[in-house]
Amino acid sequence: MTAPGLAAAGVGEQFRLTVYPDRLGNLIAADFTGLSYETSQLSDPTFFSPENAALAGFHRRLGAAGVLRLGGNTSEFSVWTPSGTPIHPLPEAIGPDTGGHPAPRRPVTALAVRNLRGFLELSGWRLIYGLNMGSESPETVADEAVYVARVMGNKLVAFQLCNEPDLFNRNGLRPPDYDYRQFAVQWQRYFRAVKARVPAAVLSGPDTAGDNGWLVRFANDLRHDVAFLTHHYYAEGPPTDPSMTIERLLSPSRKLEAEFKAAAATRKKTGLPFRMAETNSCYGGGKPGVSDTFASALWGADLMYRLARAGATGVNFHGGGYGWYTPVAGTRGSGFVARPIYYGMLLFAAAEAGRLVMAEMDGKADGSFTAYGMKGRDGTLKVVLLNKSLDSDRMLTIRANGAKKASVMRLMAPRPDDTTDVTFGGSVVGNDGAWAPEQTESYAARRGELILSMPRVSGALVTLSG
Ligand code: BDP
Repeated sequence: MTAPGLAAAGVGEQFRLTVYPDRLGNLIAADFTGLSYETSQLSDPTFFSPENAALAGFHRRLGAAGVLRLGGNTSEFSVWTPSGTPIHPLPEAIGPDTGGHPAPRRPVTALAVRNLRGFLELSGWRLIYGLNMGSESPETVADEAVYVARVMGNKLVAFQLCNEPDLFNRNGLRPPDYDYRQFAVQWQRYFRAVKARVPAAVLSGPDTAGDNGWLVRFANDLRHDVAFLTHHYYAEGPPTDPSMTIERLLSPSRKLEAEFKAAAATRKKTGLPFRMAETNSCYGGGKPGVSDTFASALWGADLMYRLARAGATGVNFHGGGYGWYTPVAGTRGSGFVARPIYYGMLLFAAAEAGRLVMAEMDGKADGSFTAYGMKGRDGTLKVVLLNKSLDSDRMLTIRANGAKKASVMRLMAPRPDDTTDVTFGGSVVGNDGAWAPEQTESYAARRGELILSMPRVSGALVTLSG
């Protein structure tokens, strides 16, 4: 069968992929997938609430287990106001903060925390909750932690005490000379305040923006105080820079390699797990024409598997509101829609990977054609293929331990910069997160080899059978 987008079999650069089902790689945790929202979204207590079943459906579709992380710049401007009443009128759904300035101070009420618990019951996910070390006292932060821990119970994965403290000296939260040393002392003060009131509290950190040096030092100094390490990664930015393009997003990133190196070094030294607690394509709220396009779906799926391969225990894609890079866009009033990047996460969810296995690509792909081998949670052998080239269609010969058949679901859109017409398995995601594949291609092996076409800028989930 010829895949969509290719005129005839045999067109395109040739590649070979060998899958080794017995060469086991990292486990992929059941709650690997995550989303991240601004804490100030809690200022509307109806947003993360049992009334918002549609949004919970979008979350659940990405995994029966998952991690919702509340943080972002606005976590440092959210004010614990337990008995406060919601602000009027309620804010529209809150998008990613664009940074570089103090955010409006917004209340977090006890009602919002209770509703959040109800929302998590619906989605089935658990929570990383960001506290406000930036502009609240240790005592207030501890008060909030007491209430959140009591309401969340086992829904709480961990607290984080702050968001991107390595940028505190730039957004008015600390003086310009604020450095790691001062931060570490303050972090411990907040840590002790929380632990004094919630002895069983689990902490994560440092949730740094970009300074790997802080991550490594934090891991060395405070490893006994956290259950896992967190860091952030934005592939591009700022959005005003004309060199921040789709092409660049889909190219190999040296910055990401540096992140992996730092994470591997800290893990080796401390044995602590590492989670990429906030990520997306372009900081500063994202870039139209890049962050909201189909290219971001391929980028996102690729990042998830690369993080898994690098040993991360999970990843949280930041978003909310109508932010350019948000995976789910919308409001309760107007309804929700899956943005292109959501489809990359959907591919990851549909693969239901339990463990990576070795898959070796030969050819001159230069990182523009990636392949990830995995065993599904039910033991099925699968491969995820991502042809990130903007101009090269590819033909791939797969050899996988005598696999005789393959079924293939495609991740596609008419153009790399398409913002609305993405499909996976021939289907779109409904306005409550429902999705079921309508198109699956079947292939039979010849002499132990499966031949598959991969059009430029497309992805595929290949399920192999004997
Ligand atoms: C991160 C912040 C988040 C922002 C994001 C961005 O934690 O609040 O929304 O950058 O700039 O640094 O898009």
